[in-house]
Amino acid sequence: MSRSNRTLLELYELMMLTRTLDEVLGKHDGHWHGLEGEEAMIAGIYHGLRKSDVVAPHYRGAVSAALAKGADLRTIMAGCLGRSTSYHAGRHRSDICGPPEYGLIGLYAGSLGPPLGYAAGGALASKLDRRDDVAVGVFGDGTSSRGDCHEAMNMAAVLNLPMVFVCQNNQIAISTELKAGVGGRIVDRGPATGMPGVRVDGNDVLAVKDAMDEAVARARTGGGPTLIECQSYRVAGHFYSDAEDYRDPHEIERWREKDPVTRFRRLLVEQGVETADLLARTDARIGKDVQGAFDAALQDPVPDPRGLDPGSVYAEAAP
Ligand SMILES: Cc1ncc(C[n+]2csc(CCOP(=O)(O)OP(=O)(O)O)c2C)c(N)n1
Repeated sequence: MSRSNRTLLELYELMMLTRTLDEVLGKHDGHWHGLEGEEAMIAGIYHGLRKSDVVAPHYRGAVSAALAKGADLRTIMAGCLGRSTSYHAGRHRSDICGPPEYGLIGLYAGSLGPPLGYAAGGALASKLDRRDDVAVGVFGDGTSSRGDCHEAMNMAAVLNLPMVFVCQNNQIAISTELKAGVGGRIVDRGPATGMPGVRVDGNDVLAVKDAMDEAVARARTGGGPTLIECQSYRVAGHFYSDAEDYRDPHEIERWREKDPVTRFRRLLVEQGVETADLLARTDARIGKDVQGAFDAALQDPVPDPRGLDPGSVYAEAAP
């Protein structure tokens, strides 16, 4: 599919924003779950969705889902740092719980899988209301083995819901390799429930974007759900300070050479969409914006615990 230069540059910016945010937060907090190597999947999945579409993102990339739908960087950053100036006033973590007013379904209990069922509920609501909004449910390869994932896919197929399921397959779940945790091919679970299954190179942002656009258009026009499996690799550790003694460092290096951001940057320059100098300026601007949002949010107050739970014994004392 041929794309306008504007779309290509938006995709690049979303990839760079995703990477930069990750690096800034990972440097601050060793327990931040990084996403190096997965930027193409994340940008390709979330770019271009409507604010009114319902999205249950995979936790790795959930921040970018919120930003792609128009949420404010500074406010999201405050949530990632647990500040009271966040969309949730500090009640939930913005890294995994995006603002509902932007159609985001959060990983409120931290349990992987249930949000896929909630997203199917969002798709059902859209269908019953005769809207043409879609729901997008994103999950990792490890999460694909959860019952919630199978149930949501089956229900979406049976009810012909306007929904897109996307597997962000990075081939590992903490330290469990794909072959040790997943039976068969994830993509085949689409046809197994009666929906199309599409497999794409998750390091190619345009392949992901094309598959998403087709599936979203199909869902919006009553064609029902689709499963997309994006194949990539988790170059990042499970979290930044992960000792990673469970995998071969050479494998990580081999995949680092296929870095999706470098690959897309090269393509944009080769095709004359943008010069390397201008892309470097874009990178610098994004770096400044993200660092600025981080520095500012760090100064914000943390929430007063007495005001967080309206049902708590502290409620009366809360301001
Ligand atoms: C139901 C449930 N089981 C276990 C966990 C603990 N956990 C957190 S991240 C993670 C790995 C999930 O793997 P995958 O879905 O492949 O996503 P990835 O981390 O590779 O992006 C696990 C098991 C959880 N949060 N929820």
